[in-house]
Amino acid sequence: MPILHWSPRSPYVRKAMVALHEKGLADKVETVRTHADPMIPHEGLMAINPLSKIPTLELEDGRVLFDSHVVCEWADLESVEGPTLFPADPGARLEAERDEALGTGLLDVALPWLVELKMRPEAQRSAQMLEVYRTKMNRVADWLEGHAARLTERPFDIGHISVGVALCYLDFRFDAENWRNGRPALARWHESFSARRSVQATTFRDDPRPT
Ligand SMILES: N[C@@H](CCC(=O)N[C@@H](CS)C(=O)NCC(=O)O)C(=O)O
Repeated sequence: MPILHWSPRSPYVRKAMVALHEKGLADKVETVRTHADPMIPHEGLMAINPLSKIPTLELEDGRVLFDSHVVCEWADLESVEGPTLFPADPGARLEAERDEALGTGLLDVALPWLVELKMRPEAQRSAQMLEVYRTKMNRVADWLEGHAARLTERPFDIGHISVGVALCYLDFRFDAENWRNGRPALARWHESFSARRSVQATTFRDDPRPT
């Protein structure tokens, strides 16, 4: 069975897991809890992924796939079940991948924001960077509010997974930022996203860190 290096708190892993559920592959991949800490490179993980990041997928034929985009593309190629995550039509594919980039881009803002807030000693925190992260988060959410109609009307694809999971991550770690405030169309779309079985089966959870 393929092995997915996994964590219940990683949004990039959740994106991959939602894709695996959508494609009917969740029980055909073994998940292994791997602690990928940005402050401590993981020697074992780096032996197969020099970036020391999850999700990383080890296939039975010895190939190793990363990052979340590639794992999701593998899921789409591996199974005809469920929605086509990467549309064959070039225009539809560009739109799906653009939204995928926006979702992971939002995560690329949220994660260093969390590191700055929770892992850096207070005296070393940069008020300027904290403001930059908040500004970008709000600008992405505003952009998405303007595009909520497109998300609602077009067939489900990798863009929906990426954006939907990123907003779930804001709920998990940045609840106080209240991204729904003033963004009713995006909030409505996200409610329907959150009702999907794949999303409900993959909720975030804080588990103990290794000592
Ligand atoms: N672009 C990557 C990002 C993956 C990523 O940053 N994962 C985090 C976990 S949420 C990680 O492994 N961090 C460890 C590190 O940065 O060293 C993807 O889409 O998979």
